[in-house]
Amino acid sequence: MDGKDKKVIVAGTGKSGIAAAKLLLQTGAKVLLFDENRERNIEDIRNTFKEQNADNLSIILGELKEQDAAGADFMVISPGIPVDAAFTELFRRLNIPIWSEVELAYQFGKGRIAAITGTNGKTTTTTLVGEIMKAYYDSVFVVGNIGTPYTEASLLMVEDTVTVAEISSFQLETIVDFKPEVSAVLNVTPDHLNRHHTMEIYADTKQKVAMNQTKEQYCVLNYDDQITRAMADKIPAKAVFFSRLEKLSEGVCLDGDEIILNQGGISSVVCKTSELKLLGAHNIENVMAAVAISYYMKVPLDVIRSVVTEFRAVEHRIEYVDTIGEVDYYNDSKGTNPDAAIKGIEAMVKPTLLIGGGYDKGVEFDDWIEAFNGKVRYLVLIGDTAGVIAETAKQHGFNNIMFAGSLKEAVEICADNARPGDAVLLSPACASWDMFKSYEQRGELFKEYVRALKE
Ligand code: UMA
Repeated sequence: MDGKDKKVIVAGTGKSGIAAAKLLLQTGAKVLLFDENRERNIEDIRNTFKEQNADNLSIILGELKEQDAAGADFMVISPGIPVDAAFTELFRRLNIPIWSEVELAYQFGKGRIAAITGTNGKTTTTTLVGEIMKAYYDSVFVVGNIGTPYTEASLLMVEDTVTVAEISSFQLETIVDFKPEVSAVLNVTPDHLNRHHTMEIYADTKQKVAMNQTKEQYCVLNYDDQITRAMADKIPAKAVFFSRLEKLSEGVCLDGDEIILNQGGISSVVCKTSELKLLGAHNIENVMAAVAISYYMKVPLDVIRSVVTEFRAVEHRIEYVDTIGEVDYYNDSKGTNPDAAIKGIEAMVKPTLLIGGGYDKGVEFDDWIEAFNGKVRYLVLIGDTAGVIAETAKQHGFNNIMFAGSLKEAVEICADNARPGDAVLLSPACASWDMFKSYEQRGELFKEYVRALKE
């Protein structure tokens, strides 16, 4: 694709919007960057474009008028903007296509792609697949929802490049031609229902990762998850299953404590689960998915084996922070929905003081509270969902609840109430956006407040 003579509207001035606009300017397009937030500073935004041809850039904050959008070739939407946001109506009326930032990256990118989606485990699996690819291929980019916008890498790619992309449902809503060589849907459990409205729409959006694949290409699916298992019959690609619970004749599964790859009648041992440095059953699933994805991206099994057995946990995912006064502190800020946070609780082996609550995505907390399973001594609540969670906890007979006005206060309450031999876990079961910029910021601050307890 050529950007020359194209007029493009880019909506959102976060990481994705800025990266998309830079890519477009570098290819000669005229870009109108738009953000609904009037509080953004135009000069600050402009200053991030120093190396690009800023003559072709205009910026509008607040409201986009019909004459601004008219004549645009397409609009690139940031993932945080719902595709039914009021201003997008203008584009539908003017018949201007709306592209995901991922679609733009794909149109300008080169090489082969492994794309990973799912409710939980995306970041760990994407990071692990990225490490496996880097051990075998020369030009590898790890991009997407993981934090580096896909469009940042597009123009650096060559024919032999392998891109490993973590793709969220938000990014999949508006793909058009995006076609990975290997795709994966790790699992689908309730999340982002305020945005996607129903589980059915949410699952269908996840399934879009495979919609453009051919029957010669592969989609890795979780056999143990009813929703992803059913996708096998609905996608054009060949389904490859992984399962922690069932022995499969094709795909990746467990035999005792061995992870096995069965392919075309040949059974190969990948490694023992005891050789993994990652904790928890959910991580065995992530490793199995990564094995399948990497194998079908044509990486030899011995390379896969050596990387998976060396790989450690990613930041903010059940990350050990410190032990202070014989109390272990864990940062699971990436537990941004009940299902992810259940994995956090399940990984705890000591009595736990749990910090939860945050931005309200309209999900229910019953299963999370049920998963406390006698392990949680106190639940310390912060954020918008504090009240709803407290109500749900009480309905399930859990009454050891305290409220904190800030994350710092929550950490201090835990430190005051913990006994030697306890654990303190930040695993909020909610997104961070009510009090923080991101789950990363929430996790960083948690670690800072924990370390301050030592002073
Ligand atoms: N904005 C509007 N109108 C709206 C909403 C937002 O104009 O209705 C504007 C805001 O004023 C802001 C900009 O859009 O200036 C923000 O765009 P964004 O929310 O898409 O944020 P980015 O910085 O571009 O980050 C996005 C992803 N964010 C979201 O999906 C919410 C990041 O995923 C991703 O790492 C990044 O692109 C690079 O690809 C974060 C995330 O929380 C980690 N993802 C969700 C998750 O993992 O659960 C899906």
